[in-house]
Amino acid sequence: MTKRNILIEPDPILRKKSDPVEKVDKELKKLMDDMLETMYAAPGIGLAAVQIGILKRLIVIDISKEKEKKNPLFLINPSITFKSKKISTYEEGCLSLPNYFAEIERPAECHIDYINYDGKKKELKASGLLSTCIQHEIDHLNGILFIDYLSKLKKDMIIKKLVKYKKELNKVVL
Ligand code: K1U
Ligand code: ZN
Repeated sequence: MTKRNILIEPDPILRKKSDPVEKVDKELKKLMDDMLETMYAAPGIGLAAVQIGILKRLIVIDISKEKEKKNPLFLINPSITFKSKKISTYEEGCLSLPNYFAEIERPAECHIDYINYDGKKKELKASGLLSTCIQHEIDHLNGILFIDYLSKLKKDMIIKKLVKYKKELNKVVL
């Protein structure tokens, strides 16, 4: 498994819509394994392929706690089939927006259809953090970041600070 670089906003790739996966083969499984390693190393509880620069509708999630057994979920071509009217609020983070967190409102429950690691069609009913995380990651597949739900003032301020942060990172690397 290989740890990949995570793209940081502002980056035009993060704003693109990802394409459906055509087939689940060895190459795709290697990509999913790399995504999982990248997510665990970050550390994070979710990662969409676009965050490592790959425009495929592919997500990995693991919301298990530090001391619990790992419980990775691989979602290929996920599609939301139900969103509850009930709303929940969660303080979200994003590996492409390092050090920023914001309270975001989303439907409390969602149901999805997806294809799993073995290429099988599946359904999932999610609530709580899993539901929030799935919706956050599916937003990534559509080029949406949680800052898009904030006021223009807050969003612009965060992007301005991230531009500065990325300049500093480049200085360190060079
Ligand atoms: O998509 C991403 O950038 C990953 C993001 C997922 C997410 C977090 C919270 C709400 C919705 C979606 C993260 O994993 S941010 C890091 C994080 O939440 C975390 C990191 C270590 C331990 C526990 C949580
Ligand atoms: Zn994110």
